[in-house]
Amino acid sequence: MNLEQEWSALTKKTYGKEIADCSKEELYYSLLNLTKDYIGETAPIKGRKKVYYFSAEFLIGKLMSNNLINLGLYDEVHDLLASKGISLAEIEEVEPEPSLGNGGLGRLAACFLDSIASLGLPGDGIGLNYHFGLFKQVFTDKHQDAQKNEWIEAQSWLNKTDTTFQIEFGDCTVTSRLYDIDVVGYQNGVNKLHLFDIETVDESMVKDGIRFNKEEIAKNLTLFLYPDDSDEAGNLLRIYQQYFMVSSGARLIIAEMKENGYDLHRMYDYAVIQINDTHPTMVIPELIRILLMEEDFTLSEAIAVVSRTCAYTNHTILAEALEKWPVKYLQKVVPQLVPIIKELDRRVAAKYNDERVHIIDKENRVHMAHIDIHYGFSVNGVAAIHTDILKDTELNHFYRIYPEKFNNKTNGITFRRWLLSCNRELASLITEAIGEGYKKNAAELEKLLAFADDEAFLGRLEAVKKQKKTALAAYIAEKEGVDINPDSIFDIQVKRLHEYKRQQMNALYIIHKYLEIKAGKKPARPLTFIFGAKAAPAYVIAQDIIHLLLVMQEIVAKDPEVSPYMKVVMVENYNVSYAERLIPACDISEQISLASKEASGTGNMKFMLNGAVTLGTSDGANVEIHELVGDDNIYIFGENSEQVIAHYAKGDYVPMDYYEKNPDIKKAVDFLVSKEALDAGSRESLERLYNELLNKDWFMTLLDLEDYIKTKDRMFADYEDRDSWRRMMLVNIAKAGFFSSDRTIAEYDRDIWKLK
Ligand code: 26Q
Repeated sequence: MNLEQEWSALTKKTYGKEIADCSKEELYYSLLNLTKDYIGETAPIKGRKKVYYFSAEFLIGKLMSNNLINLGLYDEVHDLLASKGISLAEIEEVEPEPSLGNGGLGRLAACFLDSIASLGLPGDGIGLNYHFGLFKQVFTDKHQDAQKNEWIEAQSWLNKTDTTFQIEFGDCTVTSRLYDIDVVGYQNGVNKLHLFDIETVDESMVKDGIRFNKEEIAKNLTLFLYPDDSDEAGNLLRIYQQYFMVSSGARLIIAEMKENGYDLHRMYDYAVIQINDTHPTMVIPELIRILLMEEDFTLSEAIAVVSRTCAYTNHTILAEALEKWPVKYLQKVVPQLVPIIKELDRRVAAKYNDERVHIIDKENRVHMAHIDIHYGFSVNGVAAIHTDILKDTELNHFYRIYPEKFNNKTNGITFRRWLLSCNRELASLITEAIGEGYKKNAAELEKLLAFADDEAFLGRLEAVKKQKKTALAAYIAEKEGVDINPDSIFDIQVKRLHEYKRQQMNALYIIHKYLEIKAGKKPARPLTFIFGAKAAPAYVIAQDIIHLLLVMQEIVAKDPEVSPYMKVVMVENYNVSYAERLIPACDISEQISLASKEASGTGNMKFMLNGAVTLGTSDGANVEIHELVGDDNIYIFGENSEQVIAHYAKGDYVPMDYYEKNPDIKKAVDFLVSKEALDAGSRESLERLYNELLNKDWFMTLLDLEDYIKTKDRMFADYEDRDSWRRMMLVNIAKAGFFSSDRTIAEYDRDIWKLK
């Protein structure tokens, strides 16, 4: 039977209907089951050694398109439906998006799983099956509201397995049940994403919004994903979650080793555990404990074997984001690990008389990253500048002890999702120009440089961008009720809301532009500023920044003098699916973090690949984008990481100086507490933000604002030279090959995992 016959047999059997007569839901669920059948017929990836990617987050997004592309079925399904007048895109709307991640770190894990399978490497993800994932964002009265985000349905990509484990905590025992999601490689075999859940979870515990009783672990353990580290309350629950994940994962690995008849004393020959930031760090003491208590290892043997099996990736240098758990908390949740952790600390302290590298500090807090660095064999950062900062400053004491453990792995993104799936128009234009080779070997995108002076090709590139902008405008009109002009410049900043990412600096630019237009200085072409960002519910200043953006959206929209020339739109509930619509439509990619603070960024790579030009600081992977495209194809501004680090060291940054020195900056900041702003927004929020900027401004917004305004204005002017702009778009796409996660994963394998 061919695909059409199989599908129609399925719809007839399930719904008693032909394909053409099915509802969107019926088509989606039958296609889901059909696709799962195809996956079932695809060979699992096998090999002597396997990587287990441990992560508290896997921000996988919707899976239908990606799976169809990787199975080589997308065109067939698309054309079959089109021949019946049905749109595949509309059917995919039925799929709920699992939000099992906060942002970059979780999305990276998802891109990595795709690349591991696509390179044919044996590798599984280990994580948690959060029932509501990250909260759903709703705007009420220009403020963010957090609501629960359901995604698990009776029929879904999740497969319930028979694997269960008993997981013991200090005060209770729960049953862990394994659910699997198949990870299909591009023209390759299948790996698994293993998500653990408790049997006894009780969704009805969730009251209004996302409030629930944090005490009853056996009912609430896997209800929610923590909305980043700004949520002080509920830290205990976070530890329960982490231990549940790593203990289940450790038991799964040991079970697989035994099934294969492998010698646990040589575990490192068959398994490598990649620890995605410190959230899964307890896997180290937990594995040591299991080998010691249940497998007849001596303590030193267990430590040696585990240390050769585990590798750690650092994703942040923000001190406040480094996990430090009070021993008292661990004593309550996982008392069985405390003696192990104390012994690990004792061994370190016996060797190094330097408290900065000890595991337990004077205040009796356990520094999770220190466990990883001492008792793992590899420590990597996620972009060149980030790894250098780790070596030179943040982790310098460790680098001096273990220089050989430190290595860089610049992040990447899967081109299957971030080009082939989200921008089919661009992908087919590229294929027409340079063939299919780039789909397997992203470096081949460089062949596009041959078209840098080809007017016809550049015209078509511009036409694709226009098409994606028009499609986004229609979507935003429908979802947000805001009309934007596809002929305007689309300037987009989408990422988690955090002060270091400096959405507030972009907001101050918008205020500046608004005031200029009011004063009669009109831009050459209308400007559209688009934002998308969720803020951790407990992160007050981040909430204030969202409020400011929504206030500006309203003020601009209501002002007939200004609204023909500019628009501001903050989209609600920014997520992976929204990103897939926004990124292909972008002209200017905002990557404006304070230099030294953004470990890498991966949105910057997605925008570049889709022909946007970066406006950014010398931070994270922007530095490598800059090196690749050259000065002429990127707009870099602001102080560099050395200058910023020196300001922190000397404590010499005074925001008030910048406010007083530059009248434009003063006017923009004062606007926050002007009558106009206070009429539209909340005094409490806007005053708090105003005071924060003038008296603290920890992430140095005002430091770079002047250069930001100048550079952005220059960029808008340059946009009018359409020939040179189209050329910049082309160079950015052509040079994006380096940022394929296939390259990143090949490097992880070559330097760390050694699976082949
Ligand atoms: C910690 C403790 C308690 C609760 C939550 C957390 C927590 C949760 C999520 C801490 C950090 C995160 C997420 C971090 C993250 O997304 N980092 C980003 O990782 C990307 C992939 O490497 C980089 O590109 C980004 O630069 C980095 O910010």
